[in-house]
Amino acid sequence: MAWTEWALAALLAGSTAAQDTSVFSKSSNDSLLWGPYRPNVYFGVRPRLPKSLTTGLMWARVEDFQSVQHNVRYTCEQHEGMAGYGWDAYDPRTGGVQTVHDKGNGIDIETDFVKFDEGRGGWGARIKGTPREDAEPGAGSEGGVQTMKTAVWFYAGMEGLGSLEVQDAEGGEELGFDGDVVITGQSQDLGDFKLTITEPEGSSHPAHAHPAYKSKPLDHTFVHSLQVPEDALWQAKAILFASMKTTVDAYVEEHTEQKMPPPWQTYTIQNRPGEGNMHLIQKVFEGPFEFDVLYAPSTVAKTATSDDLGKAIDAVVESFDEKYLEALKPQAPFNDDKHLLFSKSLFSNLIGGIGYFHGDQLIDRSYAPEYEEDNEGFWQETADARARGEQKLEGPYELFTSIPSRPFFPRGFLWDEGFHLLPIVDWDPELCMQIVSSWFNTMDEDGWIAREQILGVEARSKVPVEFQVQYPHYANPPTLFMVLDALLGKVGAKDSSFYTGQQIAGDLAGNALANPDAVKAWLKQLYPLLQRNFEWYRRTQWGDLKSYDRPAFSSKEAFRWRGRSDRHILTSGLDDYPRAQPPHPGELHTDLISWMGMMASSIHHIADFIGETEDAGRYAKVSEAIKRNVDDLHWSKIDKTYCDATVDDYEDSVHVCHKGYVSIFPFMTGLVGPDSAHLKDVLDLIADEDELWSPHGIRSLSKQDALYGTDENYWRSPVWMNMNYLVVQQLYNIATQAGPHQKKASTMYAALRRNLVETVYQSWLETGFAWEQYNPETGAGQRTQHFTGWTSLVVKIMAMPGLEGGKGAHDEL
Ligand code: 6A9
Repeated sequence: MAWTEWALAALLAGSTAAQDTSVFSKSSNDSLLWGPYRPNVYFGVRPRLPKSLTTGLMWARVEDFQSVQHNVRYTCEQHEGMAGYGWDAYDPRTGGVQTVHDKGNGIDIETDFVKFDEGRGGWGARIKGTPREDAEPGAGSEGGVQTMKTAVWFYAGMEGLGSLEVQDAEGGEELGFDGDVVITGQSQDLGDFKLTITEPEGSSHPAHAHPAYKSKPLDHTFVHSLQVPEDALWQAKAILFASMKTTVDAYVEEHTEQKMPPPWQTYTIQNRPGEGNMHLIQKVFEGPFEFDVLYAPSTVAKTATSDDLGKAIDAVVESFDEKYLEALKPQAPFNDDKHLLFSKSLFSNLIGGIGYFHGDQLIDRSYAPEYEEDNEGFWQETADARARGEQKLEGPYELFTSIPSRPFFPRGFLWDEGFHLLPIVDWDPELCMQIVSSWFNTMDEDGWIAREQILGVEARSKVPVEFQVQYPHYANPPTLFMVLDALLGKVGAKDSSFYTGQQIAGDLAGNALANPDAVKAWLKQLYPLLQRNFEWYRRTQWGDLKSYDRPAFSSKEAFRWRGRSDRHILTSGLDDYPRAQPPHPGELHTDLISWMGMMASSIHHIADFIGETEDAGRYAKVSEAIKRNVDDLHWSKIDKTYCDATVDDYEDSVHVCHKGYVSIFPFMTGLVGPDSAHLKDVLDLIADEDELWSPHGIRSLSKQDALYGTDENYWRSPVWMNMNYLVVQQLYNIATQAGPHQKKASTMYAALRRNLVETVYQSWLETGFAWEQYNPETGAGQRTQHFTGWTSLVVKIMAMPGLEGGKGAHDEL
């Protein structure tokens, strides 16, 4: 990638608003234009443009009449009998390879995707089917898996204005046609283009000996062109079934049950090629198969062929492998092939999960007085106000982001994203900057960013209605500032507390090195948005130091999450982590003040870096005040840990201590340095096997807490990788600076790092998936399957330096 070119473009862009993508060079935008940006489906390519061309893939084994309707794969689902799926190698600039191990259908589907000429030459996808050795023989595969019948559907749809048309290349016939299918199209953003679905030689098709064939043998490719409402295009599976039903009904009418043609013939869409905003293409195969989809804009001199595609796939994988060793190579004791493979898979799924989302979202801007949350009992009043339901659709918004999980949460989550970007920034800092920009562009005039981005009908279809509404007074941890801090570390502007690879491993090269001028130009544009966001948190999530009998503090830096219920603080991201009972408007939250400390320090350094000296001084003061108040307001001398605070029946300020992630938050966010008087107690708590330490990582709640493992047990014992990453990284910081606890931190670092990697690795080997959280007793992956979001941080943990110690090191403590 041409950084100099990029920097120049950024500088020339001058004072344009941050939302102006011209801050990124044309070549950079070109190389990111297309991608499998529909991570909620197994394979769906679209451009990073609103209302444009959208494509998708579906398939099913078609050997008996009963199971077909249950076996059509399209959207990623958790319980479809997959023996793992996802990207084995993926780079958003060039492409990669994905395999879907579809045990239920007895077939492995490979979907390779590459861009030609850095995106300017269009793209190609190769779809390959390989019957699995463990496939059950079906009615149509007496000859073994080599005769297994599979139907594959690929579709292309045009969402906005524009056209799509199927040429009758080989003379489309009523009973299907052979040869390539060519779709020509045009739209404002894409210009003229051609999409070819090839019919290469070498794949076999079922023989057709059945009398149901009319005058001519049935061909193997069918094209149904239709006009559907643009908001319904994503419902391709329902559209497919509707199209097949017409064929099936006709067969049923003409034949008795005994004389029906076989399922691989009955289950065909209608063959009606022509004009429409959607074209559904079906192919039926016997045994292994392969075909290509080639997209070519009319601007290319020479249209890429299947041959070019094959070569490009090899080249992409090769350069991915090379770059991986530069950017994210696992370090001792994980410097072996098996951990490299594991690391590549997790990282590819994180980065291959990046999506482009566009559409309106439900927001409640009623600003109901109850939402002020100033009365006791506020949580019941706000529940009532929410039930009155004054939400409206707003937008459209667009968002370029990675996601926590393709099958279950295929959309943007604010605080998850900051964690996702930590490995991504090591791979491609500018891609990371594009994503950060995209998030800040969803911010409203007040400085609020919606916590969960459920954009458009397709995204909303996955979310129960009561979870859809976003509230403009609700926050979520400002983790994007952690990423900005990491970027500053990359350009050497400061020692990032959020560990960035080459800070230590000075020999890293390539894209992982960010160009300081480019980063500076970009930050200058983003800066007003960052300030607005920071002030929004301070203004809306303030904690009350005045109304209750609390010592008079000189600074007002105290914070409380808005939007809590009696059981949850979803806005904190730690959902059911135990808090004060009952809820009280006088609460002060340890995790929030810690995040604010991280945010203040980050914006301080940014202001410094871009030459806003006055601001820098002001932010430094806020940052210091927060650090002081973390100790003054939240350290409990009795419990020797950091605690939330609330107000008791006598209006006295009291601590509410539940040892666990919340009580070590100041440490995790870099506010407890090597010289802190509290560091020893924090480390002791983390290292104690009867409290937070487990053989599989740091527990969310102490084993000694009365609520350990109770109720939903979501954040009340399980091991979460995002929090563990922060612990590992702060242990590393302490271990590499002079101080009284350096040795202990070093030992803990080595042991924790090993425990985490081995836990995620073992579970991945056994199940084929990364999981949302891990069981502290057994190490088993739990809750959401294929959680390739922050669990992928284990990639970064492996890439961190291996300090002395390791197995058994914890015993020395
Ligand atoms: C509920 C049900 C298909 C919960 O990873 C995303 C978030 C985290 O930000 C948060 O910290 N997860 C964690 O406690 C998952 C949240 C899913 C909410 C959607 C709707 C969907 O049904």
